[in-house]
Amino acid sequence: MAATKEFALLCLENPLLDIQAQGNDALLEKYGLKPNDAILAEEKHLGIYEDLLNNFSAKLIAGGGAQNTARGAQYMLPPNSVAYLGGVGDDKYSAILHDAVKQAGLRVEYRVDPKHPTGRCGVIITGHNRSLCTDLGAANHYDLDHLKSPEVWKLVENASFYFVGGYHLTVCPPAAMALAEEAAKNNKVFVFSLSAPFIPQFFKDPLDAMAPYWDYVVGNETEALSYAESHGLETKDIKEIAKHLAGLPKANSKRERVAIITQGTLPTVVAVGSEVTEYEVHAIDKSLINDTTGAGDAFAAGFTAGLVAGAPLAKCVDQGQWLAKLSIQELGPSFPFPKQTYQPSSQ
Ligand code: 26A
Repeated sequence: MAATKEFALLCLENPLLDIQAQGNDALLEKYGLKPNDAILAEEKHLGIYEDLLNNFSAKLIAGGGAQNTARGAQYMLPPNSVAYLGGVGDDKYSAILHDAVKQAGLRVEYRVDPKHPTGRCGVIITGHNRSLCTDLGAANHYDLDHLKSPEVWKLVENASFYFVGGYHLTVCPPAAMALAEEAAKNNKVFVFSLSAPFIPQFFKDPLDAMAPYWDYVVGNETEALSYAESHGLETKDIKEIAKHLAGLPKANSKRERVAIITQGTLPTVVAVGSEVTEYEVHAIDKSLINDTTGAGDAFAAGFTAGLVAGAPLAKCVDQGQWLAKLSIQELGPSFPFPKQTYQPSSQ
């Protein structure tokens, strides 16, 4: 692996503690949740966290989409490669997050807000589906002042790769935008994830403002379809949508945009300009799947770790698929210890 400089990758989004349990249809119905979705909690959802803890033996697991990606990228890269930014409270939950990221060797610079609790994500597992219901808490108070504070901005200037989770568009688009502009200005690499179908649907304006800055845009098939629908593309063809994303106007013309759409066990679709390639996923025996929470985050992690290490595109995709396959065999968005070493697919 090519030598990488320290903290070459900087990630930004919402640190959350996942409160995860095996649920059932009655629980989903009680809170009006779909089996496979990600939403922001409304008033009527707020009882779910206690419900999960008291009645469903929920486990507390470090989460937050891009924080999972940051941990996963650090899993594959040399020590001190990845730093992560986001907002937490000053409470038991943030202490659990601190422990988890420390174990993963991830450097975090949290904006600590003592007035708000650390964000929580209720994760209800039913079969191979997972329903995510997030109460952002302190994560919602991340701000540009934190990003621009001298110590944090030093990390920004030092990094050569930025990863922003689309979920952050619900929180602080100016911070995401500051990283995007910094990348374009200095020809650094800007990776963006679509995160969830509700982002293209309800956060279309900040999403469209960021689009010119995407060097790599990553999403899954439901996010791609949501993008197509909210942007009036008259197609449900994932390859066409990927091509459209790759072909959107671009701020930094020195890099050609790449759009990557995962589709569960179906091939990963990658568009570069008008050229589309499909990559078969790594085969996995269904009985080995524990839960798929964070599979997309893990894919983005392996992929981005490949970029940071200077790997060719096909290898970045393969690394993403490899890490996603490891993660779905664990409980929640986690990675196995002792650490496994990347094995290229045998196809
Ligand atoms: C703003 N929202 C809704 C969110 C999230 C989120 N991470 C950041 N912002 N909603 C769910 N997640 C995280 O997604 C991971 C699975 O991909 C969960 O914390 C979970 O770990």
